[in-house]
Amino acid sequence: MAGTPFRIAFLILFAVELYVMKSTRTFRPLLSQLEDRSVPALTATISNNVLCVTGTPVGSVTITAAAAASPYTAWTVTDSGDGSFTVPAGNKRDLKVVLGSGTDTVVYNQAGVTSPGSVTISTGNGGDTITVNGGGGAIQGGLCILGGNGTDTVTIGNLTVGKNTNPKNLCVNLGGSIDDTLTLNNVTVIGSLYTYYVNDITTSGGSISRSAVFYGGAGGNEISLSTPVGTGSVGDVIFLSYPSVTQTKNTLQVNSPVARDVRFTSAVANEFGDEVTINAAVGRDVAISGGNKADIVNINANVGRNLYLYMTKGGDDQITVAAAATITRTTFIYLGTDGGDVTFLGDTGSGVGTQAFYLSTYGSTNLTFAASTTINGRGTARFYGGSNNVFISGSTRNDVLTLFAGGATVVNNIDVVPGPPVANLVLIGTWV
Ligand SMILES: [Ca+2]
Ligand SMILES: [Ca+2]
Repeated sequence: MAGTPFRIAFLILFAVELYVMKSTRTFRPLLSQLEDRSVPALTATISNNVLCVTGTPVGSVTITAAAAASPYTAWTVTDSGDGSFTVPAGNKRDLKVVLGSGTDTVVYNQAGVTSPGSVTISTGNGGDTITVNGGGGAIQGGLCILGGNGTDTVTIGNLTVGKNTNPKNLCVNLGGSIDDTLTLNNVTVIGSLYTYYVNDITTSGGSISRSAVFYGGAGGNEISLSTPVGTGSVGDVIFLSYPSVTQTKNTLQVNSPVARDVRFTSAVANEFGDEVTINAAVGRDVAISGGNKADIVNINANVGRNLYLYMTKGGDDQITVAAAATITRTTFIYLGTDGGDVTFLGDTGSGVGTQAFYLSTYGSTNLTFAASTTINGRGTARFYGGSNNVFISGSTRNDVLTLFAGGATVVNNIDVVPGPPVANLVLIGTWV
């Protein structure tokens, strides 16, 4: 945040004074707390069948579920540093753990048990480590994990969240710090996955029956998704960048099928470009809204309807559609004044007379079609500025391909190998 030297000096003075005042005021209560060691660091209460564990643990916290008459679960909770901590007897439907700003370690063992209720683990500020071992069990009422400031590490394995007759969500919000991490191994979510401010996310195995929604953190985000998302025609992968500046790259890699859409929206301003890679089939659309730096998009698998790439905010963007990819309907690519490289090696279009490929660019752009390229319908590329190069080597086009060179100062080069298939190639403007 900007500020004058005078304002900064004043703020520092104010902060020091506040600290001295605070230290003086809290000195006595702190002493009396230290003298009284009989008060347990953690407390557990049951209210409305919700087991609440709160406080500041002395050591690490271990929670283990055991079967009980539905809709209850018998949870035991221990604090490794405080043998006197106990959980009262009583019916427990839901579990809530709320810890403070210390560096907390929580191990939650579902131990193969099915819990009809919900589990919430909130570890507050501090660099916290939370491990959830499902053991093949289920938390049917939903699982929510909350971390605050500090670098938090969350690992969840071999667990089912929700149930078929009542889908519930897995929510993870890890607050501040640029390196919060979430790892999901064989986690089945019958419902949706929501993450907030989790910077690094890796999933493998399991499934998500509805959507996976990622709200990015300010420190940039690296997401690798190797878990199928959606059922039938329902279920999207949605990434929304941190709304203002992101300080490192946003990376989304989709390695497992997605039932409906993949939608990626970059930040208002980035320090680095984004990178989106689609390695598995997407049922309907892929829509990517790039940032102001050079973004990289790699489409390596089939897209069931349209590919929309809105990359108009700047940066020398690098877009590749691999030979193995089919865009069933239309490929739309919009580049800004920094242009980019578009290498389209796959198939696009649904037949003669349809718009199969559309490119619009305002900066120097290289467009490449190779022998594997099929434009099944009309193709249009409009170059409004910069120096442009078009390379065509034996690509297939059912309809006409129109290359439009606009602007007064542009230099446009076209290179067609082998031999110009001019029958369905229309050049508008000046090409050399
Ligand atoms: Ca904490
Ligand atoms: Ca955090």
